[in-house]
Amino acid sequence: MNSKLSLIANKVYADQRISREEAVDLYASNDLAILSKLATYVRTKKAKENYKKAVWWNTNLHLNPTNVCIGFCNFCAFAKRPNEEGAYTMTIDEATQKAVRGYELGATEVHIVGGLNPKAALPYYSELLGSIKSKVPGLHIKAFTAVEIAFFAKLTKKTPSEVLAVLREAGLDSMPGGGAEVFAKSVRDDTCPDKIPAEQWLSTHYEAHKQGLKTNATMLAGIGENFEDRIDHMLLLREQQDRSLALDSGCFQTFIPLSCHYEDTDIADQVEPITGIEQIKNIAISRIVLDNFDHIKAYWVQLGHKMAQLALHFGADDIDGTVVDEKITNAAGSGKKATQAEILQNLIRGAGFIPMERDTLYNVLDRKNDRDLVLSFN
Ligand code: V47
Repeated sequence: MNSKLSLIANKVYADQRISREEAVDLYASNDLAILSKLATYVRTKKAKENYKKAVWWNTNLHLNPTNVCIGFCNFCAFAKRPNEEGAYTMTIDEATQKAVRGYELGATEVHIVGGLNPKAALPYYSELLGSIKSKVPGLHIKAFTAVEIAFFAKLTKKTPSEVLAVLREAGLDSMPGGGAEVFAKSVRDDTCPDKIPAEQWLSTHYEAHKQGLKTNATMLAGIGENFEDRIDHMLLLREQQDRSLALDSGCFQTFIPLSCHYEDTDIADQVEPITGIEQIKNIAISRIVLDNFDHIKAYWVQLGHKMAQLALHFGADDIDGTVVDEKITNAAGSGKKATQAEILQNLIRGAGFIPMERDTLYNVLDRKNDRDLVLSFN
């Protein structure tokens, strides 16, 4: 191990935070063995007693009620212009039926996000959430990126906080981590100029946390960012999480390092595709830097089953879920439809860990007796 790495290792083992420069040094190193050791140290330290070897998964479906989007992101293959071929907006009944069907098949969570569509904004989603909750009150609704919340706020002339309050009243239970992409202004300007800037993304999550919601955070790697941009992204999240944890209400639960897929995107010819080594580094380095996040997710939809398995030895303790009906990464060529619960569990066991089914808030689910029996954990 070189001397820089051994200084970093000493800090991690002494439970000290590493600096920006040290985190960048971790990216520059190809010593994957030390990354695995350090990330696994942090992962194990953060896991609750009796759950040190647990890997979390859930039974979930994705629901994208509309792909119509007035924003432009050069990495997105999912969005369509209002009159473009393939543009769709589900009726409330159609979207509700998909959620109900998912619940009947065992889902405990529906992950709802969509394009920025003026015709499917706050009134539409308030009705949809109410409709889903009236039919399947037990289905957890994890919905809306901060970008969508800001869009609804602009259209209705409400504050993001007021929009969140309306949606919570309608049935919103938590928020996913999308829309973060890479916080650096230069990267946002090049790739997703219509998206809210970093400060607004972070402040919207802070508002959600103030209202008691748990949320996630993502970073989309492979869109032309450099190592410093990735570390700065993580450091902004770490600072925000410090502020949010001080509230003692809501906070970030999970960080999800995403990897760009390029098929049918405008970015395809402009960047070097992200490599497997970088995917593993994103998992490990985020686990080390984000010492105030409880969970790191290896999103199998983007990593593939085998890389997700490997990521469990680099600090990830969550593999997402069955993910029925994923459309965003599939539009960009992932070719990864749903994975059966049994296969997910075998992947986790095959990597040497213990599969633990969770609900969205990381309560342990035991299906032996009852589909929804929650063993107290949180
Ligand atoms: O924000 C868009 C990304 C995100 C592409 O919170 C792409 O539990 C790859 O946020 N290639 C949405 N990625 C997905 C997301 C998510 C997924 C799973 C779990 C959770 C969670 C959140 O997908 C977008 C964007 O960053 N994305 N286009 C693409 N071509």
